Amino acid sequence: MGKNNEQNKKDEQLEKFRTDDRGKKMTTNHGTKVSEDEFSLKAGERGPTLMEDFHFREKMTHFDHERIPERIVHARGFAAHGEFQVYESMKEYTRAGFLQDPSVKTPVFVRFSTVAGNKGSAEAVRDARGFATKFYTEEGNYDLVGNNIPVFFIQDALKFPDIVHAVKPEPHNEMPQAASAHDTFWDFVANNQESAHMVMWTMSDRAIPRSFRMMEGFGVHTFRFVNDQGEAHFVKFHWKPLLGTHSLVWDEAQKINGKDPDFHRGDLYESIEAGDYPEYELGVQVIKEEDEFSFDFDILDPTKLWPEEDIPVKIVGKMTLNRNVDNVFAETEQVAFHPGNVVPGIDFSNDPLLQGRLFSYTDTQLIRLGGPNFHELPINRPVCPFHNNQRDGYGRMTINKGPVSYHKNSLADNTPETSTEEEGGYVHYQEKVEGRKVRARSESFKDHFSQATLFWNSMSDAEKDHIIQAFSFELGKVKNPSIQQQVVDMYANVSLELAQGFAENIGAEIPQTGGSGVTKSSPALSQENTNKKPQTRTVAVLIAEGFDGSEVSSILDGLKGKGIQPEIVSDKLGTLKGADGAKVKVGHTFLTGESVLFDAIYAVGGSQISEKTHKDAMYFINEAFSHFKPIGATHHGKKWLEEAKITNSPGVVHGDDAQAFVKEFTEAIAEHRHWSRQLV
Ligand code: HDD
Repeated sequence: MGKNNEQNKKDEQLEKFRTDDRGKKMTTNHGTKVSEDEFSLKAGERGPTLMEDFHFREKMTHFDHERIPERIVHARGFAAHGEFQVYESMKEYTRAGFLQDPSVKTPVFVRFSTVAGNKGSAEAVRDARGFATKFYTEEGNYDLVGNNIPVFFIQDALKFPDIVHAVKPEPHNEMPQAASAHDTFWDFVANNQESAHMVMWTMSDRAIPRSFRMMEGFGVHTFRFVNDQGEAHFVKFHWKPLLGTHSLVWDEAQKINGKDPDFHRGDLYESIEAGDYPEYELGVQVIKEEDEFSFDFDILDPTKLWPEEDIPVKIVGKMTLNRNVDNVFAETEQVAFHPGNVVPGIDFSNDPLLQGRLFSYTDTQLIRLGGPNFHELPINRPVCPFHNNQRDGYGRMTINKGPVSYHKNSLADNTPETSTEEEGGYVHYQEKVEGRKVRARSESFKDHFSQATLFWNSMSDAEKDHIIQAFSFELGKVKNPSIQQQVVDMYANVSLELAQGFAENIGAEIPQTGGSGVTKSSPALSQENTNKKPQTRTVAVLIAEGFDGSEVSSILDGLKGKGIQPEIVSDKLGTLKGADGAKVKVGHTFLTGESVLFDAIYAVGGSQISEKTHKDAMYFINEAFSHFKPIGATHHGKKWLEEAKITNSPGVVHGDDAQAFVKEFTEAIAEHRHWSRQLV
């Protein structure tokens, strides 16, 4: 339970399943007290182990079965509990109960993930991120199973195994792990050009988020809202993080993966433990049924977004994540999401990717969680009553009383009984459908490049440069020159500037004509235009014995007052003394606290600096500078700036007045990165 949170209904339910083994007697799973847990039962001290040692057999059997299959995609994930509240009733559009009353707090469970990597892979990899939310509503569980990218690689679910096979490690040598920078992925891209738009996103900064707390979420598909009068609207869902959408830089991300492969989960876990609860606003874009064909893209095509400038995102509520899980396996690993878990008022569209997903998610849980009763696992149970005639299967926990397990019946007065629409029964939206049975792609799904160009046009210069560098990196790792050239030629259709930019870097033939002719841009797509806030940013304070005590402590207090988190870094752990006797406790050494693990650097120094500390501090500062991070300096720290020749660079702050320094440095930190910096 996060600090100051009341127990919600889901938490009360989970409480019944929690157990604390501390202070208890050890027993077998059958309750027999255990007298010895060091030595197996043997025939004589040096003799063979006996089969009748039931404690040994049980302990070992359980251990042998501790692992379950990891998710085929999104294996590496981390989750938290929280709550969702709507700002105002959405009655006009939907009858969904949890979207009606602003005073109602709906418990949620959110699992963030990478897509391609296995369960033990590093987190700051280039990839889409899963953003799956389970709302435990009074009308049943509603799952919004989205990503941090609003479009998808493919248009038809039949191709999902193909894209996943292509991006996963290659089967003949199982390399590379958690990376798309290899031949089969790019071969897929070049030969399945519907991927053009999403690949623009995965090559952009969006694919290396700074934090799960600083990325957007998207439902991707077009869904339907249906109101009490049975009227439907098409809808797309958005999560907007209040801290803004921010990213790492590629060199930094790669280093983080070595220094701290748990970087993203650590960041989420620590923020929640510290009471800095991550917050996301829920937004919806709504299109009237009669406007289905009013756009220059098909709204059923999952490779297309709805530009926010044309169809504004209406902010309708807020989600706060306020509690870490008690047990990662029981909750995060066993949670089972399904885009088909809907409540009355939320319905599907004919997006062929969504339609296929509706099959896949239950199917995968059957192999992953071992049978049809995974809905009984504590994390998956709805908080409202659930009754039907489904029975038996592996791991059944519910004890259904009575002889009746069929519908209709007279022995139980025909119960459990169905509900009318008015009583809350789910009635599918009665869309009129007719057509021939065909395996085909609609003509309206065939424009693969326009929105890829829209995305490119919307980027700032720095973002464009990062995209060119990402293509250059990924294709630089591709061994087959034909694949490299195919990708260059494909992206010439998106933007000649882009294709020429990376073709040159990878030694491919440089295209001379191209472009999709799209000149429009969508400023909402650029992270330059996101919220910029200093709160929760970490600052490495590089400090040594003999620092100026009173001023440093007033600056650190000033930064903390802005919600910034200074952490002391020095040559060894312990306590450091200032010139005036002030003391600070060291949190990290230069060995454990790399610059890549912090948002900003505050260089202080001191009167006693060894050659080694000097060298380490200079490395720290130069590396942070090359990652465009804010750098502040006072006292001796200013000499380090001079030595690095960065004193007058953008985002570098120094001064003698503590208050003015705090103000300026806070602004520099809020900016996140200083792209206008010239690197030498
Ligand atoms: Fe999926 C997991 C998101 C297309 C089949 N998917 C999974 C998770 C997320 C998404 C966030 C992890 C859930 C968790 O944390 O447990 N998937 C998406 C999005 C898609 C998408 C946003 C496109 C818009 N997925 C997609 C297709 C298929 C699947 C087209 C198959 C037809 N996805 C699965 C799966 C997974 C899964 C194999 C693996 C583990 C699981 O379901 O529970 O069934």
